[in-house]
Amino acid sequence: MKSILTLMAAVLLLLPSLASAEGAALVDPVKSWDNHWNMFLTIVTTLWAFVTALVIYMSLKYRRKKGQGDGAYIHGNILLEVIWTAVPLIIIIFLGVQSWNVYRQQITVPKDAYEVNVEGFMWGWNVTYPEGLKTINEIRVPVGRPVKVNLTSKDVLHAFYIPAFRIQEEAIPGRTTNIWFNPVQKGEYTAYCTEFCGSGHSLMLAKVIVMEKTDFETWQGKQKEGMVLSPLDKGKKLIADLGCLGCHNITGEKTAAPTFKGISGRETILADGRTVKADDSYMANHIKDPKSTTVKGYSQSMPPYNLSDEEINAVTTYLKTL
Ligand code: HEC
Ligand SMILES: [Cu+2]
Repeated sequence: MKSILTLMAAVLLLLPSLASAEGAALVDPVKSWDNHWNMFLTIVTTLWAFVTALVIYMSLKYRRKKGQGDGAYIHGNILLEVIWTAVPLIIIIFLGVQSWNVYRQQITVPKDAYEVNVEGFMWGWNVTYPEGLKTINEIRVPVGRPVKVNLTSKDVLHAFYIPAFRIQEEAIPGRTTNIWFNPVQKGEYTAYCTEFCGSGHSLMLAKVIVMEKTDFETWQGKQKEGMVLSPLDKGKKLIADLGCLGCHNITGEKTAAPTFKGISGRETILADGRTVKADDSYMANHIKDPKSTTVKGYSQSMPPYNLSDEEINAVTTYLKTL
């Protein structure tokens, strides 16, 4: 009996692995995951329905009726026991092998994948392309070519999740993890952070833009030419992209962070009682090292931003217009 079971298990283990051997055409992982999910759902729903139906049927048919004594004592039934051990065993081995196949597909990055580096930070995503280009909260990729995402984090744990491509992976400071997806259709998708990482967590959205190859190349060309934004526009974009507006506002309302409205040249009273004029160097300093000075009446909740001088200049140029 044991040897028969072992043999059956071996065959079951081998069959699917052979079917999906290396060199097979690239499958769409979205389809594999969906099929896998549907298969699980079908099997467990069928089992559930079968067991539930039996429970109901048996409890009606064999319920104790008036005037009946104890039931007969039945001991064991080898055939039944073998069946109810072997059938679930086969099902579980089958599901295990299928799971392994999908998992293996997801951890094996196709060789010709386009590679982008994505770094999570509080609160957004820095994207670096192999050609040296950079974007924030925007991942552009050509359609029809697998994409490998090398993930890391600048500060705390984040998690990178694109529901449309059924992928999710941890972004860990000091370590690089990776994940891949296959964008088979043009369009705009959304990437989320799915690991609570502080007050701006819900702002951590990135657009995944899948473009026609030629459009993608045109876009890259334009970016390279330096399609240079004026410092003012660049500053405006940085303030939006970096999530400053998750805490600050430009309308003058009173919130948990000082408003940006009229900030430049304002007399700021600090927690230590000093009064400073919010000039360029004060603002620059506060962005790079927010803990160095604290505005009176506010908590030290602002994270530091490691920006280049040029970026700082763009930000202060924009702040001065508010
Ligand atoms: C998590 C919320 C948060 C985010 C995000 C944030 N800040 Fe702040 N910021 C604060 C708080 C709170 C203060 C006041 C306390 C302090 O001085 O640290 C402040 C103070 C400031 C000040 C000094 C204001 C004054 O009136 O003197 C400047 C300038 C500033 N932030 C710029 C920025 C810029 C630029 C960004 C985006 C790159 C940003 N902040 C992102 C919370 C935030
Ligand atoms: Cu996050």
